[in-house]
Amino acid sequence: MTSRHRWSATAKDLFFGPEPCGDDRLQAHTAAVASYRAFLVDAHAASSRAVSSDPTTREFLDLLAEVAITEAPASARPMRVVLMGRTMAGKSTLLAALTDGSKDRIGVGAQRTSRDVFGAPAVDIADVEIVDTPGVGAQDGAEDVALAMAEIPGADLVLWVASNDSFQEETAQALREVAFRGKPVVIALNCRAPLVDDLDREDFLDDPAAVFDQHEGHFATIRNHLATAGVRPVAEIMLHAEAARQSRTADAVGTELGAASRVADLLGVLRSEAEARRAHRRVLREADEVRAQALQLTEALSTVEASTRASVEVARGMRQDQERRIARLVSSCEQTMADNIVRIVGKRRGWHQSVTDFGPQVVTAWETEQGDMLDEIEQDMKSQLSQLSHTMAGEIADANREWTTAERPGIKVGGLQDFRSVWKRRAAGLAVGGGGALAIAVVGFVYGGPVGAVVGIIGGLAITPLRKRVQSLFTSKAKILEANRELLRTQIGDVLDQVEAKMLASVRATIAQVRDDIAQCFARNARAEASASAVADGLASRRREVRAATSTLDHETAVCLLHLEDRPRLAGAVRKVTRLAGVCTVVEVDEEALSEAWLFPPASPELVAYGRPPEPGRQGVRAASYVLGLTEHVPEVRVSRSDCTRVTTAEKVPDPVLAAWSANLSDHLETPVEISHTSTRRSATP
Ligand SMILES: Nc1nc2c(ncn2[C@@H]2O[C@H](COP(=O)(O)OP(=O)(O)OP(=O)(O)O)[C@@H](O)[C@H]2O)c(=O)[nH]1
Ligand SMILES: [Mg+2]
Repeated sequence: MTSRHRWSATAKDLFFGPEPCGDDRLQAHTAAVASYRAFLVDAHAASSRAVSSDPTTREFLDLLAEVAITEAPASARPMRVVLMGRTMAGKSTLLAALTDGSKDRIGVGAQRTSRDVFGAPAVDIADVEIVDTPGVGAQDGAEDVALAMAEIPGADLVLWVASNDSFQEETAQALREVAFRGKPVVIALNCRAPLVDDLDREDFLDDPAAVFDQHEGHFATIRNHLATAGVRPVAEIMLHAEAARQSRTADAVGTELGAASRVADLLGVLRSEAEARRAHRRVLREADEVRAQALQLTEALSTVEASTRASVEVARGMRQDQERRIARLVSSCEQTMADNIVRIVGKRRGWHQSVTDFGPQVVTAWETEQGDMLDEIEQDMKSQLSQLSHTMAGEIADANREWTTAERPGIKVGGLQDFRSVWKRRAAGLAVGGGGALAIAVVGFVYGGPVGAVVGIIGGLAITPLRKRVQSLFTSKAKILEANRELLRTQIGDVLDQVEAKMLASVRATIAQVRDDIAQCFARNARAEASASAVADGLASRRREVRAATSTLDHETAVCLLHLEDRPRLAGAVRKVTRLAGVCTVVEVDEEALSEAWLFPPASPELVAYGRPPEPGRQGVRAASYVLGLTEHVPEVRVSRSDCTRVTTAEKVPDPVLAAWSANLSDHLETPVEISHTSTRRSATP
């Protein structure tokens, strides 16, 4: 927003009245950073305790152990200016010029030279460190690019060195990447002219301006690349790096070369950046350093949470599947046992027909028959139950295999947390790799679980008391049976009816007990699932707490930066702040402050967009006011439902930037917000 209006403090005061008295918020900010750090240390320890307390989640403890919430480095380090640019552009020459260093790092010939990072203090500006990096843009220079890019997070300013020869596409990619990291960029166009001998020097000093003529086009190209990431260079400077370096010789030509090299322009920019922004940079650096650790913690928390939930989901699905399968087996076993009892008893219904001698031996004969029958029933029940335990083991193993080898659904991308995880390609891999503990618990369950319960019941089948009862009943009727086969039939029929009823009741009781024991085993597993879910819920709420604490710190950072800009009124109107470090900060303010921020945007080292408070029940509708602050074009709201907000912009912004803005705004407004290009969204909008 900074460049949209050229405002004067007087105009602002005329519109909105004079500023109230401001505070020095630097100390408050340092205190906020310290208490945020202390909060993170506690949150980390509490999360580790919760994760280690549950057998399911314990295996994920390593993920949390990787996170370290450490003490802050000394904040009073010098301002760090990182030289970047294509190979042979003159970075090392400029380093030597600015730091009065040796020419050892400077290349000779057409080869890329610097392959490492090297920093030295600037000699003409206090408290500024100049850092030389390997050139980007060499054909096989991926490693060099990575080394150079790794310096960006610690940079306070990127000094992009370009030379006045052709522009390479590989360099453009690196330039866009630099821009996307959100650091302020100063462009130094090194206008090279030979300066090997006195003749060269004379030529150059004759008409130095000639060297700098006709190179404006280079700035335009670089500017366009930066603009794709919404970044504008802090300054564009032309210089002659080699002349600046040679000016370090303490003679008259040296002084002349120094003046002609225009290095003073660069020093002026660096000096004013150091003066104007040193405090801002320090505030951001302090906040960013601890925020990066918080981000690690949040990522670890969400990975453990996602992995735990995935495990619980598998375990629950598997358990319910097993419960269904086993219930079917038990019912069918019960039916078979009952059928077999009726069949075995039924075989004895005609026994009286075979009796020819109704003497006292009939009692012994029936006793034998009855004993055989009860043995047969007992045998059958035992064999049915052991077959049940066998098939149950098979079903449980099958379900186990099917559920643990099934493909897991991917993790949906929503807010910033997911956005970051996906960016790092970490969470998804771990979520799939996890999920072992509950599955292992279920495998163990086969041996100690429902099958074991059935095996226990087989041993305790209560046949013997029944055997005695039938015998005594029959003996008391012995004399009467002697008299009449018909009476024998009815009496035996009666006995058999009783045996059948008793045995069927016994089957029902046995199966009821089997069901009960199985239910207890499943309940044990359900409790394990619930306990793991509770740990996941705890991690989720801790993540929300970290988020709230981050929001509090971001609030303090935004307020502190506004005070540094002498904007206490706007600082007082700041409500909610959500920051995606290095990309953008979105700030909720009241309506009046929004007008003020819009008409008189405060300077900021980072892209800041101000917006309205959310409308109750329709959070997303306020997205447009923020998008307006992020872009130069007026955005268009295409969809504004409570669950989905889509805003389009004609601004030429690369997709990753739009994705980052969308993610940050989604987090800020706590509803999915999608910012897309006008052209692509217009046709796809429902
Ligand atoms: N004539 C002239 N030559 C220059 C100038 N700046 C750099 N050179 C020469 O260009 C070559 C490369 O310069 P360096 O400073 O090593 O370039 P660099 O950007 O550090 O290159 P890498 O380390 O490979 O990334 C050297 O031979 C320098 O002497 C300049 O302003 N004028
Ligand atoms: Mg170099």
